[in-house]
Amino acid sequence: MCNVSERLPLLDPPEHGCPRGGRDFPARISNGSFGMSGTELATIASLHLPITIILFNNGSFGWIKMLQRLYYDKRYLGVDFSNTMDAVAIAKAFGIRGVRITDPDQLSPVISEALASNEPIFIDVPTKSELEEVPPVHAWQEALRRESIFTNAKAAGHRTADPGQ
Ligand SMILES: Cc1ncc(C[n+]2csc(CCOP(=O)(O)OP(=O)(O)O)c2C)c(N)n1
Repeated sequence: MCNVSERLPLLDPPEHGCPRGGRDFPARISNGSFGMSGTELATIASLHLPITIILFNNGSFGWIKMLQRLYYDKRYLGVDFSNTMDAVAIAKAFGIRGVRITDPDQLSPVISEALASNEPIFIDVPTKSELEEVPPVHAWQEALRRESIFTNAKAAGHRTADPGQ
């Protein structure tokens, strides 16, 4: 775990004797993080570090979007990215092999092959957004629970104040 922008820059300083993130296990980044520090691929390419990078690409600032959904009445602002970005092409432009996963069954063999190889590999994995898959954040789950109580009460014709407010 680290700050959004730091996932690539903090990867695998071998001299520190840290677990070799990206070599012994894949390094995971998200598209917002990639947008902030994706140019660090240049370092990985120039040092030819054998790092496996998995981009979980939900096309949004998912965390922020969920906050806007729960606490700003679904008024989304500045959280959705264009779906036209080709992250694999970006990796290739830096000289790094890129693979896009189009079928979940591809994921395991592609990761195994990448970890066994001696070169950097960038794997783009399109995913659903948090709005469909809610992470186990207690406050979010509580807010969603309150929201459904409110919706159900309204549907049943009860007059009730929005408990989320
Ligand atoms: C440097 C920095 N800028 C802004 C933020 C605020 N922030 C927290 S989560 C988030 C969205 C992250 O989006 P993404 O990396 O795509 O991950 P997702 O939430 O979609 O899994 C942002 C902008 C931050 N944590 N750090």
